[in-house]
Amino acid sequence: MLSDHPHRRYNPLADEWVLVSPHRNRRPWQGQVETPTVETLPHYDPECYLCPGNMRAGGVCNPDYSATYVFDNDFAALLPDIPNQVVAENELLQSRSERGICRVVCFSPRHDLSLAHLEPAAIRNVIDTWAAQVEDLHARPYINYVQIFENRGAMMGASNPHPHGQIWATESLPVLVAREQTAQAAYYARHGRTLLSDYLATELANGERLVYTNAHFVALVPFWAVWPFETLIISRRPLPLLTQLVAAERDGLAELLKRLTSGYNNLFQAPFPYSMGFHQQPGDGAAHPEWHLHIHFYPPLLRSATVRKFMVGFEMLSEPQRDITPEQAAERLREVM
Ligand code: H2U
Ligand code: ZN
Repeated sequence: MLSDHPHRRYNPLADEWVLVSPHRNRRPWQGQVETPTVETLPHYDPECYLCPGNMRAGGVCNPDYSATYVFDNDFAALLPDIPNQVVAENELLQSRSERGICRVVCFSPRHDLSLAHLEPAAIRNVIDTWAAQVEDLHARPYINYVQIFENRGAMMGASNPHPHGQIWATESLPVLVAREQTAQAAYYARHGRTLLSDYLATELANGERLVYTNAHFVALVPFWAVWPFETLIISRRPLPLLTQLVAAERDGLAELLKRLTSGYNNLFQAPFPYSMGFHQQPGDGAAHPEWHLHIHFYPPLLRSATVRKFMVGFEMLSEPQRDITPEQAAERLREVM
């Protein structure tokens, strides 16, 4: 069987391959499960730059917010008001100006909570906040893509445990999104259906990579996953943009996000780090029926709360590689959901 021997799997969404080495992982799972001391956080931290009422770098005070709170990043990587320049000195030295907006989204006034701990209604409120941001940012003529993401945990570079995410809105379509766009457009042109609706149908029929499903969304370990416990959340309805989710779908997504992040925390009995983010159609004013809204969760952990996967060596130089198969990862995740 293919899954017993080294093989490569194709990622049709990113148009790339991943090397899978299941034979390195045939031993039963006996890796020790470490239980690191979980730091208990206060509801409010006077030193936190995201807590209500506190002062941020640059001297602005956060309002006494009671649900979500969005502000322009004080150290924004992108700026809206810069001269429009394209410099192509020659074929090999090309650069262009990039306008954009960076924001920080606080999910809750409570310093000690995370998506896993928030009530579904509060997560629904975060989803509504994200959608309102997409609408606001797409309304600007120079914004063509809105990337919503969350870095969770110090291991992923989060600067603060206060529940928050970021939004970077750009003039250009970023490279990974552009790759997904090309793949989805080509698939839609060939089949008249979105790539992810056909993929979802395959996975629902097969079942072995499913992690959690509800009436509106499905979480699964993709066939081509690179990170050990990577998941992909796909909307059952093939819609291109977060703002198009109706109320019931937003509630469904809130419920799934709570389940998934709680399950992740259960996996190694510790707060589970990850980077997650939405992929959706560009805000270029065109219709994008090929786009199918989805969320990627990329957790770095491999076999315990303290052992992470490193993307180094062959992976840096040639292509990504994994040991534990996506099917094994999905089975373990189903057990802790
Ligand atoms: P991360 O935890 O994902 O790094 O997000 C925190 C962001 O908050 C980070 O991008 C910003 C940083 O620039 N920030 C402010 O905007 N104001 C501050 O006072 C501190 C941090
Ligand atoms: Zn805080």
